[in-house]
Amino acid sequence: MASSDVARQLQDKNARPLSLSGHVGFDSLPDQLVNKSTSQGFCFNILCIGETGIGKSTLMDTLFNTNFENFESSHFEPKVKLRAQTYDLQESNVRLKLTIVNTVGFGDQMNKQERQDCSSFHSLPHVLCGWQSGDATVVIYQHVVDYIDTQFESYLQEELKIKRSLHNYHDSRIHACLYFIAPSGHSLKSLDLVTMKKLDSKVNIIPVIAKADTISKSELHKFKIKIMSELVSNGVQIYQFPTDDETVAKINTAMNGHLPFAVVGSTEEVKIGNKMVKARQYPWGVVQVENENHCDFVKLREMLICVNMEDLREQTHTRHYELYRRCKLEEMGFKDTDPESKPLQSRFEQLKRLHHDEKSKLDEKRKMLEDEINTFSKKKAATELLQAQSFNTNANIKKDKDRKKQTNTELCPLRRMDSTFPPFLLLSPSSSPSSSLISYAVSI
Ligand SMILES: Nc1nc2c(ncn2[C@@H]2O[C@H](COP(=O)(O)OP(=O)(O)OP(=O)(O)O)[C@@H](O)[C@H]2O)c(=O)[nH]1
Ligand SMILES: [Mg+2]
Repeated sequence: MASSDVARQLQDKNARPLSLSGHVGFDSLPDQLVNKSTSQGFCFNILCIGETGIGKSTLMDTLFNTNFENFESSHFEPKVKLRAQTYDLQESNVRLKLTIVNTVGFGDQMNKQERQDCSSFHSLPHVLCGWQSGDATVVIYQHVVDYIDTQFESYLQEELKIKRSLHNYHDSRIHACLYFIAPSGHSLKSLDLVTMKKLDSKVNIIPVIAKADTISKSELHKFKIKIMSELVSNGVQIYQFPTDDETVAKINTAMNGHLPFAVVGSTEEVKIGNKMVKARQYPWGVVQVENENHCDFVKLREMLICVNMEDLREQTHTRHYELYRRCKLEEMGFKDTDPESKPLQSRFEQLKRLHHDEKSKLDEKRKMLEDEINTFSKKKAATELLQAQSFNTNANIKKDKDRKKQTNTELCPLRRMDSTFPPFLLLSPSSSPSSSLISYAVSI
């Protein structure tokens, strides 16, 4: 709780200040808090945005003094991917779950025509228009925006659960976004401006000029001024080191004036005097990473890790996540403008009623369908019965006919000879067969 809040509480008319006559022990609360946090461990998530090969992995290795797994990206990725890797680190007795998210293939998908179209714009609204009307693959920043939103969504889903376990939930929300600017010495690219603009309400952006050893000191100075003026004129809000806490106000104010930090990364060690230091060695000399006259690496490490890590975590939760949560809940129909109206309860009741009505309608439809099916089955059975009956009748008629035919044949076997015998031989039942045969022979 901030000291101003404590003062307000004390001024409250219900709170009566009393002085203690002896030691009680609640002065150990801060220690209890520290012990609890230490035993739980911390998590910190960094997003590195920058084009392929700009020095993202080298800077991360240099910052945390270790060798993370690094995968070299190709310049021919069909779309931007985000690759997250989590590591468990420990320093003294403090455990840190660090997640580094890298953009793979960032800025490699643009075709030249679109790049020219974008660079011809001079103000961000125009740049945004140009980009939004382009091919969907050009909207490179969207993958990054989606990634950040997905992490917020996962946290929100956990928060909305009835049985939630936020204490051991792996929080993957991005706490700091290191935006790597190419050391062109010229100006920001449209892609940089558009991406930072799209992200500034979602994440704490810390811009850095990468590979600052490849640009001269005077050019670097002018480049920094140019970048800051472009960010301001386009309304891009980068993270400001907080100045409200008086213990860090002075250093943070000074460091805000050094943004964007010009950094050099290297894990190579070079002997300077009788000390081994991290540096980059060139034929004409050595660039020392931790020498403040050579680059701003130490400033970045101080600000990001030693002084403001907790503020970055807090800002992520209280500002960026809060905004996401508010928009999401409003989208779902929740409102809390009128404290009397119990909005959640009434919304729940309304949804319950809707669900009930919908269910009744569906039940009615189901019943109608069942009735139709029953009627159809009955009709079908009746038709089948009729068909069976008529088939039997026909069969009986045929049988009768056959039977009659057979009877006739049995009674008059010579009838079969009708066609072979001449007509005059047709005999009456009274004629004798022998006399007929005789008559036949005579006629031949
Ligand atoms: N001059 C100079 N070169 C650097 C610096 N940092 C890194 N490099 C070199 O740049 C090359 C690429 O560095 P990486 O750190 O792999 O770059 P990356 O952005 O992680 O690359 P991908 O992950 O493949 O996109 C390597 O040869 C590094 O040695 C720097 O500060 N200055
Ligand atoms: Mg890399």
